[in-house]
Amino acid sequence: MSKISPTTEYTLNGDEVDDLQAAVKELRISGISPVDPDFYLKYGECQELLPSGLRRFLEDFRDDRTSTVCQVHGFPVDEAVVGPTPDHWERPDGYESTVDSDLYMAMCGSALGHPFSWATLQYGRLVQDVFPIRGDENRESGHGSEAFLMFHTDDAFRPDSCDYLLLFGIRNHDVVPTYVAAVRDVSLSAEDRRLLSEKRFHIVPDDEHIRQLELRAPDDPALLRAVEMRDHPAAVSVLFDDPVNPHIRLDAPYMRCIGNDPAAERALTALQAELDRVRRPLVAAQGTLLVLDNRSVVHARESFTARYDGTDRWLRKIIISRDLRPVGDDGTPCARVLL
Ligand SMILES: O=C(O)CCC(=O)C(=O)O
Repeated sequence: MSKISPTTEYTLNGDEVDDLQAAVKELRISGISPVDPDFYLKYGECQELLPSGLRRFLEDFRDDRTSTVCQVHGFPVDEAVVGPTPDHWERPDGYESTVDSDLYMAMCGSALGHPFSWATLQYGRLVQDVFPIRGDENRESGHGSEAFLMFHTDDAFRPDSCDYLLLFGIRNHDVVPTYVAAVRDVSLSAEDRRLLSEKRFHIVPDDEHIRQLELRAPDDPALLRAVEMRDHPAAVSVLFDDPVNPHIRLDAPYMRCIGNDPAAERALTALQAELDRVRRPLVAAQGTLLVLDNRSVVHARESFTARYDGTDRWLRKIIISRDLRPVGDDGTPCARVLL
């Protein structure tokens, strides 16, 4: 039986929490929120404010090509400040209530690369909400609840999908787990590996990338691009890069084999069974940051029943690219909201 990749963990001590709170206070003075791309123009190097031990832990995670997942525990969340879990990501009261943990996430994310967002999701905000939304219970998205959110890598339909995603627990009283499964842990036949490494698959945008703008800005160029990717998806492989230790792209509910390809179907089913076998639960508990390598692990979320009484599970999310390109040769800062 193969070994399951470990999760590395870091727990903040009292001095580190004090240092982080001082850093947050300093960054807050500007009045620019890390949900706003302008924050990164001014504070693109905000990781320098992290306590040295935490910064080193995150950089070691980034530099170790065998890493898959890590957790950082102990950033305080004040229930009275964050208030009840909102009803919707549009949040008419703004983002002030979560600014402290958003700044913490921006600092941690910047130690790994460049935070960015998609123009199609939550108005392109750089830190986004994950919580159940009434009416979305059976959707395959971060706003569903009754539906098991199946294994996926984030934005698998995009060639420029993120390298890391960070999930921070504002509250998770019901201890709803996120499951992770590392591609390096699966055991597959050579034939299945070969089939999965060939461009025999289509992955289309998940519904959220289309319906949010369809409802709010039907002429937005980002929507037109997502629709084009839905209607004319590129052929992709599921496994890619190094043939021995491949990376993975997968989005179970939004992918299919091209044409009638029973061999590829069988290989995909075998992969999914293996991912189920090696999966492990992680809990984004209040104050815990989960960091997932989006090329090495797939993730899923357990189903649960939402109450819509302000106490439901609430995570904040940020995605990171290791190498967003500057816009111009003159070093103009890179665009943070991608079409
Ligand atoms: O809620 C979770 O634990 C996972 C959320 C998720 O899969 C996502 O935002 O891509």
